[in-house]
Amino acid sequence: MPLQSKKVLTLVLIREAGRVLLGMKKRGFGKGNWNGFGGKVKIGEETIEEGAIREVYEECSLTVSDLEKVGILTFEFLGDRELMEVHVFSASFFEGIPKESEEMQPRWFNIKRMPYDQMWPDDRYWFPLYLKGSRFTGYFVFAGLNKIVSQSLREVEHLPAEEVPSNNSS
Ligand code: 6U4
Repeated sequence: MPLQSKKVLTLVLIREAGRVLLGMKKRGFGKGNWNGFGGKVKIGEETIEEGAIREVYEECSLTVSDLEKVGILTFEFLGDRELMEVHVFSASFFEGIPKESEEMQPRWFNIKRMPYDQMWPDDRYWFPLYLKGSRFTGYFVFAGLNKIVSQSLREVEHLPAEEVPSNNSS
Protein backbone atom coordinates (compact mmCIF):
# COMPACT_ATOMS: atom_id res chain seq x y z
CA MET A 1 0.00 0.00 0.00
CA PRO A 2 1.79 3.21 -1.07
CA LEU A 3 2.05 6.02 1.43
CA GLN A 4 0.42 9.02 -0.14
CA SER A 5 0.61 12.14 1.90
CA LYS A 6 1.78 13.66 5.11
CA LYS A 7 0.17 15.88 7.64
CA VAL A 8 2.36 18.55 9.23
CA LEU A 9 1.90 19.01 12.98
CA THR A 10 3.66 21.03 15.65
CA LEU A 11 4.81 20.13 19.13
CA VAL A 12 6.15 22.83 21.46
CA LEU A 13 8.13 22.11 24.62
CA ILE A 14 8.31 25.03 27.01
CA ARG A 15 11.28 24.97 29.32
CA GLU A 16 12.10 27.01 32.36
CA ALA A 17 15.12 26.22 34.54
CA GLY A 18 14.96 22.51 35.35
CA ARG A 19 11.37 21.93 34.31
CA VAL A 20 9.22 21.43 31.22
CA LEU A 21 5.56 22.31 30.78
CA LEU A 22 3.38 19.51 29.47
CA GLY A 23 -0.37 19.30 29.08
CA MET A 24 -2.70 16.41 29.84
CA LYS A 25 -4.61 15.96 26.57
CA LYS A 26 -8.30 15.95 27.44
CA ARG A 27 -9.69 15.09 24.03
CA GLY A 28 -8.78 14.00 20.50
CA PHE A 29 -5.60 12.34 19.31
CA GLY A 30 -3.39 11.25 22.24
CA LYS A 31 -6.10 11.76 24.88
CA GLY A 32 -4.89 10.71 28.35
CA ASN A 33 -1.22 11.45 27.58
CA TRP A 34 1.02 14.19 28.89
CA ASN A 35 2.08 15.93 25.73
CA GLY A 36 3.73 19.07 24.44
CA PHE A 37 1.44 21.72 22.99
CA GLY A 38 0.65 21.85 19.30
CA GLY A 39 -1.53 20.64 16.49
CA LYS A 40 -2.20 21.11 12.84
CA VAL A 41 -0.85 23.99 10.79
CA LYS A 42 -3.78 25.91 9.34
CA ILE A 43 -4.26 27.09 5.78
CA GLY A 44 -3.07 30.68 5.60
CA GLU A 45 -0.30 30.24 8.16
CA GLU A 46 2.93 31.08 6.41
CA THR A 47 5.27 29.10 8.57
CA ILE A 48 5.03 26.03 10.74
CA GLU A 49 6.26 28.17 13.63
CA GLU A 50 3.27 30.50 13.25
CA GLY A 51 0.94 27.53 13.68
CA ALA A 52 2.95 26.36 16.69
CA ILE A 53 2.66 29.73 18.46
CA ARG A 54 -1.11 29.85 17.85
CA GLU A 55 -1.62 26.32 19.20
CA VAL A 56 0.31 27.05 22.40
CA TYR A 57 -1.86 30.09 23.05
CA GLU A 58 -5.09 28.20 22.34
CA GLU A 59 -4.09 25.26 24.51
CA CYS A 60 -2.57 26.91 27.59
CA SER A 61 -2.83 30.73 27.19
CA LEU A 62 0.93 31.34 27.01
CA THR A 63 2.51 33.56 24.37
CA VAL A 64 5.77 31.97 23.30
CA SER A 65 8.51 33.61 21.25
CA ASP A 66 11.93 32.75 19.85
CA LEU A 67 11.03 29.17 19.09
CA GLU A 68 13.88 26.97 18.08
CA LYS A 69 13.25 23.93 15.92
CA VAL A 70 14.90 20.96 17.59
CA GLY A 71 13.46 17.93 15.86
CA ILE A 72 11.40 16.44 13.08
CA LEU A 73 9.59 13.20 13.89
CA THR A 74 7.70 11.19 11.31
CA PHE A 75 5.04 8.72 12.36
CA GLU A 76 3.58 5.95 10.28
CA PHE A 77 0.52 4.13 11.58
CA LEU A 78 0.20 0.74 9.93
CA GLY A 79 -2.93 0.68 7.77
CA ASP A 80 -3.04 4.47 7.45
CA ARG A 81 -1.66 5.94 4.25
CA GLU A 82 -1.07 9.36 5.73
CA LEU A 83 2.20 10.05 7.53
CA MET A 84 2.37 12.51 10.40
CA GLU A 85 5.35 14.86 10.36
CA VAL A 86 5.72 16.48 13.76
CA HIS A 87 7.97 19.55 13.99
CA VAL A 88 9.29 19.81 17.53
CA PHE A 89 10.14 23.27 18.88
CA SER A 90 11.78 24.38 22.07
CA ALA A 91 10.59 27.62 23.66
CA SER A 92 12.45 29.22 26.50
CA PHE A 93 10.65 32.58 26.45
CA PHE A 94 6.99 32.98 27.23
CA GLU A 95 4.55 35.48 28.64
CA GLY A 96 1.53 34.68 30.77
CA ILE A 97 0.51 32.06 33.27
CA PRO A 98 -0.36 28.55 32.07
CA LYS A 99 -4.11 28.08 32.13
CA GLU A 100 -6.24 25.00 31.56
CA SER A 101 -8.15 24.93 28.26
CA GLU A 102 -10.83 22.71 26.81
CA GLU A 103 -8.07 20.57 25.31
CA MET A 104 -5.18 20.58 27.81
CA GLN A 105 -4.48 20.69 31.52
CA PRO A 106 -0.95 22.14 31.93
CA ARG A 107 1.57 21.05 34.55
CA TRP A 108 5.31 21.60 35.09
CA PHE A 109 7.50 18.49 35.32
CA ASN A 110 11.01 18.31 36.72
CA ILE A 111 13.25 17.21 33.83
CA LYS A 112 14.56 14.35 35.96
CA ARG A 113 11.06 12.97 36.43
CA MET A 114 9.32 13.01 33.06
CA PRO A 115 6.11 10.92 33.14
CA TYR A 116 7.15 8.62 30.29
CA ASP A 117 4.59 5.97 31.26
CA GLN A 118 1.84 8.46 30.47
CA MET A 119 3.38 9.96 27.34
CA TRP A 120 3.44 8.82 23.72
CA PRO A 121 5.68 5.68 23.63
CA ASP A 122 8.19 7.34 21.29
CA ASP A 123 8.84 10.16 23.76
CA ARG A 124 11.10 8.09 26.02
CA TYR A 125 13.51 7.72 23.07
CA TRP A 126 13.77 11.27 21.79
CA PHE A 127 12.97 13.35 24.88
CA PRO A 128 16.44 12.76 26.40
CA LEU A 129 17.97 14.20 23.19
CA TYR A 130 15.77 17.28 23.53
CA LEU A 131 16.67 17.62 27.22
CA LYS A 132 20.39 17.58 26.50
CA GLY A 133 20.02 20.22 23.78
CA SER A 134 20.53 18.06 20.66
CA ARG A 135 18.73 18.23 17.34
CA PHE A 136 17.23 15.04 16.01
CA THR A 137 15.19 13.34 13.33
CA GLY A 138 13.19 10.19 13.90
CA TYR A 139 10.90 7.77 12.11
CA PHE A 140 8.55 5.60 14.15
CA VAL A 141 6.17 2.95 12.86
CA PHE A 142 3.20 2.24 15.10
CA ALA A 143 0.82 -0.74 15.13
CA GLY A 144 -2.16 0.87 16.85
CA LEU A 145 -1.59 3.83 19.14
CA ASN A 146 0.55 2.15 21.80
CA LYS A 147 2.98 -0.15 20.05
CA ILE A 148 6.10 0.86 18.17
CA VAL A 149 7.13 -1.83 15.67
CA SER A 150 10.16 -0.11 14.21
CA GLN A 151 12.06 3.07 14.73
CA SER A 152 15.09 5.06 13.79
CA LEU A 153 16.36 8.10 15.60
CA ARG A 154 19.39 10.23 14.79
CA GLU A 155 21.08 13.21 16.33
CA VAL A 156 21.82 15.69 13.56
CA GLU A 157 23.85 18.85 13.19
CA HIS A 158 21.24 20.63 11.05
CA LEU A 159 17.58 19.97 10.39
CA PRO A 160 16.25 20.06 6.82
CA ALA A 161 15.05 23.46 5.58
CA GLU A 162 11.38 24.16 6.10
CA GLU A 163 8.87 23.57 3.35
CA VAL A 164 5.84 25.82 3.27
CA PRO A 165 3.01 23.67 4.60
CA SER A 166 0.45 22.81 1.97
CA ASN A 167 -1.64 20.35 3.95
CA ASN A 168 -4.00 20.54 6.72
CA SER A 169 -7.19 21.86 8.03
CA SER A 170 -8.67 25.32 7.87
P1 6U4 B 1 -7.98 18.98 17.07
O1 6U4 B 1 -8.25 19.52 15.70
O2 6U4 B 1 -7.29 19.98 17.97
O3 6U4 B 1 -9.13 18.27 17.73
P2 6U4 B 1 -6.38 16.60 17.56
O4 6U4 B 1 -6.84 15.35 16.91
O5 6U4 B 1 -6.64 16.77 19.02
O6 6U4 B 1 -6.89 17.86 16.73
P3 6U4 B 1 -3.93 17.89 17.52
O7 6U4 B 1 -4.24 18.88 16.45
O8 6U4 B 1 -3.98 18.35 18.92
O9 6U4 B 1 -4.84 16.64 17.32
O10 6U4 B 1 -2.48 17.30 17.19
C1 6U4 B 1 -1.89 16.22 17.83
C2 6U4 B 1 -0.73 16.65 18.71
O11 6U4 B 1 -0.09 15.49 19.21
C3 6U4 B 1 0.38 17.44 18.02
O12 6U4 B 1 0.91 18.38 18.93
C4 6U4 B 1 1.45 16.43 17.72
C5 6U4 B 1 1.30 15.50 18.89
N1 6U4 B 1 1.70 14.12 18.60
C6 6U4 B 1 1.14 13.30 17.69
N2 6U4 B 1 1.74 12.09 17.69
C7 6U4 B 1 2.71 12.15 18.64
C8 6U4 B 1 3.66 11.23 19.12
N3 6U4 B 1 3.73 9.99 18.64
N4 6U4 B 1 4.49 11.65 20.09
C9 6U4 B 1 4.41 12.91 20.61
N5 6U4 B 1 3.50 13.81 20.17
C10 6U4 B 1 2.69 13.43 19.22
O13 6U4 B 1 5.18 13.24 21.51
